[in-house]
Amino acid sequence: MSISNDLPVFNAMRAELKRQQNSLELIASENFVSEAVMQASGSVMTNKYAEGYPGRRYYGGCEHHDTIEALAIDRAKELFGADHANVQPHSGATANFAAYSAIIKPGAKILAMDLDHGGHLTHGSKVNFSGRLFDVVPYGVNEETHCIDMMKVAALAEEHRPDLIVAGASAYAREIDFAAFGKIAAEQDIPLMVDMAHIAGLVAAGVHMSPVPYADIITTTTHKTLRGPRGGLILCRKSRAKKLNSRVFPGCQGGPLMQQVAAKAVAFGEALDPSFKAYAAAIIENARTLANTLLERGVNLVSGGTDNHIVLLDLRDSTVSGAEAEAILESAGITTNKNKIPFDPEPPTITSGIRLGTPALTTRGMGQAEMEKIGTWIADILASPEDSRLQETILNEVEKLCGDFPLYPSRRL
Ligand code: DSN
Repeated sequence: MSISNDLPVFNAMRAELKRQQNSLELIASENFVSEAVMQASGSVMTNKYAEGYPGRRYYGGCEHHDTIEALAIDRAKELFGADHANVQPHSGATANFAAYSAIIKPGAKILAMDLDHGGHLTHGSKVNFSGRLFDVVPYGVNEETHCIDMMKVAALAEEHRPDLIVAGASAYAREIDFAAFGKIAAEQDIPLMVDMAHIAGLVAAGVHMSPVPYADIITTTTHKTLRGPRGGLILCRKSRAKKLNSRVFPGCQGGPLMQQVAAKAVAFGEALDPSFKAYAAAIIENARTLANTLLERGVNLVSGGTDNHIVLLDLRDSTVSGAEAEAILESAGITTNKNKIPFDPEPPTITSGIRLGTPALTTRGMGQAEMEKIGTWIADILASPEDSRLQETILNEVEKLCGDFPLYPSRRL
């Protein structure tokens, strides 16, 4: 039976393909994978249990799974210059759970970036396992510069003597100084964990400082700037490899999703191709152009610009909240997400921020001219949020622009 026999699912999937094709995807954590990655992800690899690791499985018939997982591991190690890679985490959150449990125990103290300043739920938020299991000391950004206050990080580490320092962010537009984190961690003899989920593709391409020389353990998702399938990945030093593997399986997962492991292998292969460096550099150039266009139109940006793929709009002086801005941009075919900004007076359901990111549109082939156009549309919409005719006009322009940069032109689903 084909999926077209299951009409409710088929229709929703077709509608989603059209939505992706006809709108501007500016969510900073999203991207469009290649046909090859999708083929691996929707393959026979989904039919098999492969608990264990290559050569050491708890099920028979795993020889081809061994080949593929070993390829994914070798490619991840080569891509990041790491000693060891575990490619099995189902997600970034699971990767973080396994990484924490390889280094610390419940009740341990962690020093991590505050969610409200751009950190991640799994870095100690009270509503997440990390905030429930660990005693969390948050650090944040400087009120003037909106950059991570490294002096404060050092002082907090000295004062609180955490069992682990966590670096990494979900809504931070500036380069993270992993060398500075590494220095603090080394001087105070505290292990360092880096969650590079947002910037993994930039790190792989060498356009963002790599955490590999400085961190004991590094986690990431594979689907953001790295442009792979949805999933997680952990890198670590050789000395931590055995324990880490046991914390992933059987520690917090059973059978790995081998179709995703296969898709990760394909994506890592793509990221090893020299063309990926040009892609990652273009992501940053596009973000800079988008940021400059918005700044020229008087839109405030957190930290005043960007060094990476993220542009974070500060709407505190605007007539619309983050939630309202997300909705009106969506009605013009521009997909974004509301986001808390540092020192935000609004709750997470409202927010005073909009987070934009350029990885997906860069994959579509859009460049600086398109970023100027899109920045102008966003500024126009935010300047006249009640003007629904303007939103309609821009929606038509967005559809035309998307038509010039076809996405999956031969796909039906
Ligand atoms: N939810 C992701 C993001 O959008 O940044 C982080 O995991």
